[in-house]
Parts: sequence; C-alpha cells; structure tokens
Amino acid sequence: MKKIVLITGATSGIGAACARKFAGAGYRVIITGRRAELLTAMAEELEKTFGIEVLPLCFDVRDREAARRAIDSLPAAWRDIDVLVNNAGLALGLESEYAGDFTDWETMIDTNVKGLLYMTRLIVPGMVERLKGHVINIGSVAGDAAYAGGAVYCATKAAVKALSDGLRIDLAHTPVRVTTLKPGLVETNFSNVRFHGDTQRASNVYKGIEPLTGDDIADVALYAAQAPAHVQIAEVLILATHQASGSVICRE
Ligand code: NDP
Ligand code: 8X3
Repeated sequence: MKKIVLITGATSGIGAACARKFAGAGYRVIITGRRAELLTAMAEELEKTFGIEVLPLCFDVRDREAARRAIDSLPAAWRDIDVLVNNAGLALGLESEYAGDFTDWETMIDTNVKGLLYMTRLIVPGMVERLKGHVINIGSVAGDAAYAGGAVYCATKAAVKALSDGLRIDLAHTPVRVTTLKPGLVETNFSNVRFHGDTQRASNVYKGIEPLTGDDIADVALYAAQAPAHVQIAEVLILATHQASGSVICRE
C-alpha cells in the first residue's frame, strides 16, 4: 500500500514543492490550502505527471471546525495518514513590535501556531493508534533569534520549535517521529504576502544572494520521511550558502 502524506499550504512555495517531491517518490498526496482553483490545478498536474492519486482539501487552517470537517470528510482509503507536513504559514509586515498591526499579528499567530496545533491534534491520534507516522513542521531560522521588525513572526516560529520539541517528547514512547525544518531565505510567494503585494519590495529580499528554493526544502523533508524507522531527523537548519543566521546575509 502506498504511503499517504498530507501537506498544508500546498498551493504555493515550499508546500507545492513538497507535494511534487512526495508525489515523485510514489506517495498518495493530500494537498490543502484556501485557494480551491489552485488545488484543483495542482491535483491534475500531480496525477498527470506522477501517476499517483491526489486528494485536494480546501479549508483555512485557522478555522478549527473547518479543519475538523475536512479531516472527518476523508474517505476510508485516505484516513491512514503516514506523514503530516505542517507547512501553511506566513509573515505579515515588518514593523517594530511597538508599532505593528493587530490584525497582522493575529493572522500570523492564528495560522502559524494555532493552525499547526489544530492539524496536529486532528491527525496525530490516528498515528499513535496505528503505531506509525511522522510529523514534519516547517519552522524557520527566524525562530532561533529575533530580527528587526520580525518579532511576532519570529515568536511564532520559536513556538513551532517548542511545539515540535514538546510533541517529540510526548511521542517518545511511540514509533511516531517529529521533525522540525528551519529554512532561511527561500524564494517563494512569502515576501509578496509579507509586504501585502508590494512585489518590488518583495524581490529586494532576494537581491544579491542566491536564495534557497522550495525544492531545496522539499528534498530535506523527503529525506527525513524516508529515513529508516529507527532514525528520527529531529531538526534541520537549512540556509543559503551566503546566509549565516536570520540577520547575517552576505550580498553581492
Ligand atoms: P508561500 O506564501 O509561497 O506559501 C504559503 C502557503 O501557506 C500557501 O500555500 C498558502 O495557501 C498557505 N496558507 C497560508 N495561510 C493559510 C491558511 N490560513 N490556511 C491554509 N493555508 C494557508 O510561502 P512559503 O512557501 O515560503 O511558506 C511556507 C512555510 O514556510 C511557512 O510556514 C513559512 O513561514 C515557512 N518559511 C518560509 C521561508 C521563506 O523564506 N520563504 C523560510 C522559513 C520558513 P493558500 O493561500 O491557498 O491558503
Ligand atoms: C522566513 C525566513 O528570514 O524571512 O521564515 O524570516 S525570514
């Protein structure tokens, strides 16, 4: 029986790259996000390119009941999820902590922290019951140390690390594994979202440095998922060669 992976935020960037990478490795893929049209297009693309089965689920991870309904709606053949990739997330704004936008803060906390927790709570019990499973949480180098204007986003990613570590402890008596991936600069739609559609400002983020791609992160996610059962890749920090930390970036 082919393994099943569920990837949140698979309509773009790192999540889309993970969907393609796991599909290429023969997984059956559940892709989620809020944009139904993109999910349908991606499902068709993956089925055609890789000849695997894909199930799109459209919901907002911030909506606990919608997430529950989506997971409850899974047909029996899709219920036994082997790998959960908690990827859906975003940064909004780059204002100082004393001047940030309340709505932006709440959206980041609700998505990056509470959404990840909801998905974990809905899917991990089945993994424990089946004595099989793997949770891959997408954290960030931003969770290691705060940078100017990033306090709330950095705090959500520090929370992802703490939640992953806590889950690993709580699951240590089971075969279920927990991995945190902490990417640095990855060129995706991330900065367009952060700067509310200001594409010029977004492209400046990647100027003078060769950033990572979604594929670079998906390669590591697949490696962790395919490691032998006794090997738990607990945490990986993945940086572009000319980035040394969240705030040390050497540009041309
Ligand atoms: P993108 O903006 O390209 O993709 C973000 C994905 O998250 C989209 O598929 C989006 O789907 C989904 N998403 C956002 N909000 C929600 C929501 N409320 N409910 C469901 N899905 C949601 O960015 P990235 O691929 O770069 O980001 C993916 C993850 O990687 C994030 O957690 C981010 O914090 C993390 N990360 C990114 C880095 C980077 O430099 N790019 C570096 C380190 C970590 P839709 O809009 O369809 O809902
Ligand atoms: C995204 C990477 O450095 O822009 O988590 O915060 S960074």
